[in-house]
Amino acid sequence: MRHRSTPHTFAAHWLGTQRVDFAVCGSTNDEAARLARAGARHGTIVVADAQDAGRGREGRAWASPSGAGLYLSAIVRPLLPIALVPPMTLAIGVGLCDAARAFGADAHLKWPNDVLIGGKKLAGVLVESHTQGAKLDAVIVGIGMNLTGEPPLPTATTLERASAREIDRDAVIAQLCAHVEVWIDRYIASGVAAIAPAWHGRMAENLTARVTIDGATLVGAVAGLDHDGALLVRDGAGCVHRVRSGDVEPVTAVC
Ligand code: BT5
Repeated sequence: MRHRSTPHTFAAHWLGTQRVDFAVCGSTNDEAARLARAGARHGTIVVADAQDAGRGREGRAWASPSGAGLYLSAIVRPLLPIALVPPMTLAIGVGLCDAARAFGADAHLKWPNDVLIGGKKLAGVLVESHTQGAKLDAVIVGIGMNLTGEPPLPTATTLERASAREIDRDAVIAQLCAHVEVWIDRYIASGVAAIAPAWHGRMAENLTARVTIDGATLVGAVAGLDHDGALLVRDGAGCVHRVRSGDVEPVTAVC
């Protein structure tokens, strides 16, 4: 484990002001949770060169080859009810998309938490809540982004490919902290209504979603995001459905 202080040129105000580095760990989310329990400050980030148990949502794996990607988890301590944590993913996605765009990548968002370039996955977000009793203690914001080398999966791409320039991981971290911080602050201050238009404006086009509502499944076109962060899906008859987290199976790009 290596600790380091942040350079003065850093544009973020609180995100990344404390940083803990690992050459390799299981999951940076687990290391960040451990540090949060030990009292680490709001804005502390944990970065690993490689993860050997990197994970996505619902037990899925996150490919984390050594030196090829960004594997980062942030400790955020917002004054929010626990129920308002999941939509924070949308705010983080907007910041992540803008950070990728700062490197010239034509990045877009796929609900709820993917950054795509040309239909391929550049980055994903894994938000986990930690509580003390009934109270929210910390939110661990895990971000994985492919940076260089061969994409780890045929469905993945890298920032280097998308931006056609050499990528320095610390420069990505600086951009990412600056952009993500802005959108987390906006979300905490004003809620999802302050994020939804920005998210909608960055949404990837031509996506379909398989949705289960009250036991019935429909496949429809992604029509946008409602003011409260729910996904809007239009079925074959033109009827628009509001979809909450957990109701949507993989939202896939139409080729
Ligand atoms: C995510 O999950 O997209 C959230 C990924 C979060 C990873 C970060 S890395 C730092 C921190 N520490 C962790 O342990 N996790 C976080 P989900 O939406 O469930 O997507 C997972 C799916 O993305 C997999 O089932 C694969 O299909 C695909 N996938 C796996 N690795 C990938 C990669 N490196 N690039 C693109 N796609 C990937």
